[in-house]
Amino acid sequence: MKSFLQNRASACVWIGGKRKLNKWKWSHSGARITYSSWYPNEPDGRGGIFATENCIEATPTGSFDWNDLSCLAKCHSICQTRWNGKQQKIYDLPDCGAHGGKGYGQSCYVYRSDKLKWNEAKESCIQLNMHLVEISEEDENSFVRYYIMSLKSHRTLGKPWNDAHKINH
Ligand SMILES: [Ca+2]
Repeated sequence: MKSFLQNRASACVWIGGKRKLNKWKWSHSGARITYSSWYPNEPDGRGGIFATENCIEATPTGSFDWNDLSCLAKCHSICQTRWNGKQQKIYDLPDCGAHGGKGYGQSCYVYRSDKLKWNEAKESCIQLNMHLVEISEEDENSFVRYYIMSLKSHRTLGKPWNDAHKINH
């Protein structure tokens, strides 16, 4: 279990969800989080060396389950913006926009390999005229997971990637 958590910490990816006044909200739209994909027993609001956990990270194991983590932890991130491509398939990964982004639905997503605090990651997306990703349904969650798993830069972090073959193309 310890090694799992260590792996998880090394590969964490910030998404745009944050707890405010004990409610989970998307930071860009301000909307309450309706769809969610929490890891079992999460959000637990505590853990690690930090006292509180108010930001959501997702780690591409299993079903890209979410965990609340201290906003001061340093993670990779996914930025998102609107896109006109209307890609419907999760596994095609068409290029979209600049910054090496990949398209799905009506959004373009860009993986940021820098490990930043949640607020820094949020600002980093804004500098690209994007925002931290806001995941609204299971298919979108699956797309983001698949996109991250497709990146060699993320795979080399020492995480076990042996579940990759289970994805049906
Ligand atoms: Ca947690």
